[in-house]
Amino acid sequence: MKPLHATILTAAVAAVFAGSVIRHPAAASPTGTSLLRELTGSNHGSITLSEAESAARRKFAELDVKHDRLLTPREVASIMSRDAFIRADTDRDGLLNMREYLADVHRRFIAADVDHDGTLNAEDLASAPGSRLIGFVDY
Ligand SMILES: [Ca+2]
Ligand SMILES: [Ca+2]
Repeated sequence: MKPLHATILTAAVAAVFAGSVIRHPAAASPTGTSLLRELTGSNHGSITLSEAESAARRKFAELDVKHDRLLTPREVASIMSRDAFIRADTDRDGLLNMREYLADVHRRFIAADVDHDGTLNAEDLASAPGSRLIGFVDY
């Protein structure tokens, strides 16, 4: 059975995203715009996978409050659902190591790169798959 808090989180994320689609059908979400500005110095550039991975490493360190180089479900509760955690935990030890975290980020990056040019621009980051990457690299 799915834990109640995960169901509530998923519903909340869906509600937030639905709201952003209604208000900003074509523009980058505020978070995607701030991410681009942070990583490229402008709102009009794009980020590469290696830039996303560097930002993901920083996010991992920020999330790892116990500094044991492993993320617990609790440590990542702000960015991922329990189901997403289970999918990312490929060795099924109940924790995310850096390799698993970066593999998940890589998968999210590829999914968000709708035009397959190897980079994510504001439009890619504003897409539904893009919104599923931002929390993993923003900081
Ligand atoms: Ca693991
Ligand atoms: Ca792209």
